[in-house]
Amino acid sequence: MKLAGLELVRVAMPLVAPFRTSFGTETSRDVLLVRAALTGGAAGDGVEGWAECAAPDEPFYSSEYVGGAADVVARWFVPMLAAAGELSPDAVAPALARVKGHRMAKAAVETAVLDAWLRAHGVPLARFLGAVRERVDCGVSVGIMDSIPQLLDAVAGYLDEGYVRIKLKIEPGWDVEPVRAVRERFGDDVPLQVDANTAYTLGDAPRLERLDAFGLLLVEQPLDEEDVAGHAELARRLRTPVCLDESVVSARAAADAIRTGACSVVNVKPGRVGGYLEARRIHDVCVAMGVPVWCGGMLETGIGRAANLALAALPGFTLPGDTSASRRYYAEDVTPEFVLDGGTLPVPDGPGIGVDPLPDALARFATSRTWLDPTSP
Ligand code: NPQ
Ligand code: MG
Repeated sequence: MKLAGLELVRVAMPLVAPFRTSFGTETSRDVLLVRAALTGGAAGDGVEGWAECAAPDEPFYSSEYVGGAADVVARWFVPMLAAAGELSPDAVAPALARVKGHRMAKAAVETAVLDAWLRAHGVPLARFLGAVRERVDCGVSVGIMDSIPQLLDAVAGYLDEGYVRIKLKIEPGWDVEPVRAVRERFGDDVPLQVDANTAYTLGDAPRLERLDAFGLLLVEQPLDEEDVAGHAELARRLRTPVCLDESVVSARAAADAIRTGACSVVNVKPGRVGGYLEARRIHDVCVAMGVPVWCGGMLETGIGRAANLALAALPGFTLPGDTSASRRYYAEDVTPEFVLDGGTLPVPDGPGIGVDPLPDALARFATSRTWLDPTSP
């Protein structure tokens, strides 16, 4: 099969409530969706696939942002894929390898091609990846709040909805107190973890050591993304397991971080690592090295959420992910809504990612649609 073209669809998605992390507050999400059209396969012409780019509006989580992702896809990836000729899902990453970084943009293009290819072959993404579950346990990520009572109300609501694990966003000044308050109100049995999004330094180790009293599942990315050695030092000082998110940009980075003791748990986000094929390699590395792995989240719409649920159904994903229901973030989704049931979401079982954007919702949320034709640069 060959690339007939890519469409970039930008959708403006208001969040149900502001989401505050150590790097900023989001009130809406400008999401890039990618539609890949392939021709020349056994299934005939007109096979298409969808993917969601994880890149946020602003380059504050990592260097990538939605405008940069759209630009690198249009300016570089489309001509490179056209030049590559015959396309299969595993040919996409090698075709784009000359471009450094831009993993979220690469992941979106690879996933759109993968979805089209799987649809042409009638294979669900979950089966292709090696999933072993039909439903996955879901956790929820709870933003930094203005007050402890406000946080406790939010956590109470999520526990009522059935989420099986709570993750609190932390930063210096919002760490020990909120964790203590959640433990006091909801007890020691609630699976609880924290995520600092790189907000601390090794000098904060005494403060982070105080979290050891609360029986947390893990502390996620306390230090700078490039400070893998610092995480190894910190991990030696903490009883709470250290989990890496931002630092793990590839299977090699995951293996190095585990081998050097920088983490004992891994958060996998397909966008951050360049796609679902690399995400599966990270899963395999973690299983081989005996390290638990879980699926992170980037405030996905139903398109990204569907594919993440397929990944989270692999056997090594032994901790609940940030694979929350549509309603955690959006009053209305661009796909049929994902609804939490018994703390779980269903793994889509249709071909490819198993969901399509609803044309009507797409029409209302879209702010731009750009067709990229590989034959006319
Ligand atoms: C994390 N996600 O695990 C990320 C961080 C994050 C669910 O906690 C816009 C787009 C805003 C992506 C804020 C969760 C974001 C974002 C935070 C991702 O570190
Ligand atoms: Mg994180």
